[in-house]
Amino acid sequence: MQVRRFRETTVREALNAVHAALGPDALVLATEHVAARGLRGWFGQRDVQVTAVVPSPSLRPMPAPEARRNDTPAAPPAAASTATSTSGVVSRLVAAGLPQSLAEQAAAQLPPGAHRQPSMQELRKALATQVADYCAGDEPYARLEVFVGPPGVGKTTTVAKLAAQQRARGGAQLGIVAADGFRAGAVEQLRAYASIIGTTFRTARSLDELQEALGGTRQTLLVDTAGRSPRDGGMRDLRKVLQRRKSVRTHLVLAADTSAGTARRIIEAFSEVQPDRLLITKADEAESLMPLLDVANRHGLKVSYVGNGQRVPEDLARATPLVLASALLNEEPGGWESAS
Ligand SMILES: Nc1nc2c(ncn2[C@@H]2O[C@H](COP(=O)(O)OP(=O)(O)OP(=O)(O)O)[C@@H](O)[C@H]2O)c(=O)[nH]1
Ligand SMILES: [Mg+2]
Repeated sequence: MQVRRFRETTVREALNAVHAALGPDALVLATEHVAARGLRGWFGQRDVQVTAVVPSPSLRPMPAPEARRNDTPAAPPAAASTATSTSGVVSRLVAAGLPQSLAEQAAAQLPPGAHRQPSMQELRKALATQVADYCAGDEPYARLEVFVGPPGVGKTTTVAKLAAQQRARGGAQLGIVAADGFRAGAVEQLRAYASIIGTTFRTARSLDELQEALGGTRQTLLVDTAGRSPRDGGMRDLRKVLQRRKSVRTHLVLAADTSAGTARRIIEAFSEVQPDRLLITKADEAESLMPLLDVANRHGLKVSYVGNGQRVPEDLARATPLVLASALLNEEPGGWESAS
């Protein structure tokens, strides 16, 4: 699946650009007027922006309600008329990777005048009302924010993003602890970030060192851990240290393209440290967040943040309903809210 935006001066030109780039199967997700780029925009001129998607074969839209077989039970009249007027939007949302039921529920939230041609903002808002249950939303930091997960998912990058965003906001500095101290390269990378951000940095190579690094300060600490197998004993040690502490929040970090089966296995494998949240990285590289969200929901894990690129600090946002809706609609990161 590929979601792209096209800006031209007229609808016809924009649609021509969509079909030239994405081919005849492209489905228009939204059409809206936006300020033109550059000088034309300064003089109040507007362009047409079309957001379009090419459905992958497995995500072909279901037939619209009016085209279904006659034996489908009849819906009550009011619901039926809403379903009919939003059927095009539902098909397009399904083509963008949403399950049919979620697409229908989101479309039902569109304001009456926007049933057929909602703007991207209207779509995002409507979908946000349906994904609130997946989100941890805006919550104060625990004293220890701990990041665990398999190798290479983006734990260290996320810690750097969070500390740097907090610095940019001018809030109380978040200290960094690398409970990852046996790998010199990884520690040096994080030490360099801490030094640029101007925050405290401690490393811990053993249980005792970790106990010491977490004590003696009231500062909120971001604890980065090594990407290891949860079976190698490291997680049990970490649990031992954390269970003696108050105010701990553990984020299991997973890349957005992790399959449902793999995510289930990883969540079970990390159950020793009792993760409180799922933190999704690499949303920019995934076709859909839906499989991972579903599994997290079944395990009672709300999503804390979504990472959508390699840039520190900008490519990370708190998982609010609007951010999750943007990610599910495959919007470019520019359309997302900031993590603050
Ligand atoms: N595209 C993309 N890349 C990311 C994102 N977050 C992290 N990365 C990249 O993923 C790679 C691994 O990131 P790390 O932060 O070192 O991952 P880690 O989980 O700390 O890895 P280990 O400590 O080895 O387990 C780096 O190249 C990051 O730049 C993201 O949201 N999107
Ligand atoms: Mg790391």
